[in-house]
Amino acid sequence: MVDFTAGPAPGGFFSPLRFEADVFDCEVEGQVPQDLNGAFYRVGGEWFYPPSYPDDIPLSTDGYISMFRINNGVVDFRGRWVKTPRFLNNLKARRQLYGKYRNPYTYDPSVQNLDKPYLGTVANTAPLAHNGKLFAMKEDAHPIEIDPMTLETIGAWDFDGQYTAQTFSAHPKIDPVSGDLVCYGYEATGLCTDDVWAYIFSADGQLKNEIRFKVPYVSAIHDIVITQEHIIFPVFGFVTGLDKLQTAELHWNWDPNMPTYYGIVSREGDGSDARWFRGPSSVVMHTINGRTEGSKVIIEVPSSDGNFFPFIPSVDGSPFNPVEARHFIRRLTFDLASSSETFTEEILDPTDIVDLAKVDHRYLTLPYQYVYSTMHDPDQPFDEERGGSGARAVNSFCRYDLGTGEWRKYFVGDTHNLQEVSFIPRNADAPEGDGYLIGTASNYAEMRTELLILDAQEMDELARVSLPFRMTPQVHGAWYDASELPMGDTGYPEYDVREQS
Ligand code: V55
Ligand code: FE
Repeated sequence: MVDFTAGPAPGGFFSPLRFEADVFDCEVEGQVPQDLNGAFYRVGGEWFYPPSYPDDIPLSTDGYISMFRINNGVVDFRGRWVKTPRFLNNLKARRQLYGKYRNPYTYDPSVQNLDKPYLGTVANTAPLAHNGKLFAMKEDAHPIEIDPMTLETIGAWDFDGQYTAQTFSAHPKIDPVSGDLVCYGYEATGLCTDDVWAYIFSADGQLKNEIRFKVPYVSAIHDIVITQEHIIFPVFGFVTGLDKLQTAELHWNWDPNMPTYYGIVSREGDGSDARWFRGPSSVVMHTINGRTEGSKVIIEVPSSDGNFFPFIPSVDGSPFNPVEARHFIRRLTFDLASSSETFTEEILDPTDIVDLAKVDHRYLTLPYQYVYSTMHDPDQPFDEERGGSGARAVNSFCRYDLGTGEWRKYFVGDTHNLQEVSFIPRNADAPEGDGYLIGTASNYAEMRTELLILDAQEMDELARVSLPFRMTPQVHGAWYDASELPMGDTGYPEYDVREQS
């Protein structure tokens, strides 16, 4: 028997769906651009079975991958659970066998595997296409390969044995110049270990370099920055330890007294050149872009001064602080020629955004002009009755011009809440910023999920695709062109049905 009433699964828009879905030929308002041929893949999660601990957190939910397959101006939708060992073990047992967020000490003894914590992964964070393969990722395990068309799970991928860390972050980077994949795992040799192992693979999947180093303290290295020469690893006050896990706590606590460190390694080195720079407490969950210019490494990040996950408790019991949780676009400059461990940090604009900021991917590691994000625009109305996600609803997509400081915004509606935006270049040769923005919205008034496609320069809506239901929340999404993955057609197969004679 399945009973969600004990929590923490929220009711309303995000109450668990529990089904897999196919919607052939979706409802569309407006015109889907005819030149789009690809798929918008989304990875997120929800609990298929209620969690064993009612205070478990959304980062523990079972992974779900979905796609909006777009071609010839029409859209087909498909959604599937990511069939991790954990998901399948639960189905077999018809109950929740696992426990708290990334804490195997809280799992049922039959599935505990303390020395293989990655077997408890949920693959609920982000999609990635590399070398013709699609993956769903979670930072505590290897990526899970997914069939790009059927979305059925193929299984864990270790790059033909070339990837030996136990973990793989959900934010690897693809260098648009070389096509190389820069990826890494933290806690690389087991639960709470201080090892970070990074790998560089060529576009066709051959290992080019391996980098190993240790962190000043074990923290969530959720995302990195790459430049043409360096990789930058943020370490900040999400703290862990086996003692915490053994007393059935979550994998992370927020410690406002820990400094932020940035580790910088050469992409060509072995990790022994790691330089650590140190600054005040902050949370650097996601990054935007960066460059190496002479001896300087310059990065932009959407960081906050304090914890922005209200569900991650602080070590000292201090309450969640929404002011410190605001994200600003900041530029950090590190000077490798200086022996100092300090760096400079500048807030580029006082407007706060959601920390999910993107660039035109072709400009990763290179000088660039535009940052795309989602935000709460306080100048827009909010429907208290039907809005559903609080007065700070994420109501706008935005584009920030790093050169001029100009903002452009698109307001989605007073009953909606937006998820992460992605940029799609109009074609391979289009100038930076010429293309489309794509992302989903939760329509609280009609309880359905919508996909929005905008012109990325005018920031006006070209098409709105409506699902006839509310879809599992997304963590990250990515657009892949049909040339990058064998995605075929999601049209229904031929059916062989007996007719009346
Ligand atoms: C994040 C998300 C995760 C996770 C750790 O967005 C960090 C940040 C959805 O899972 O496990
Ligand atoms: Fe992320």
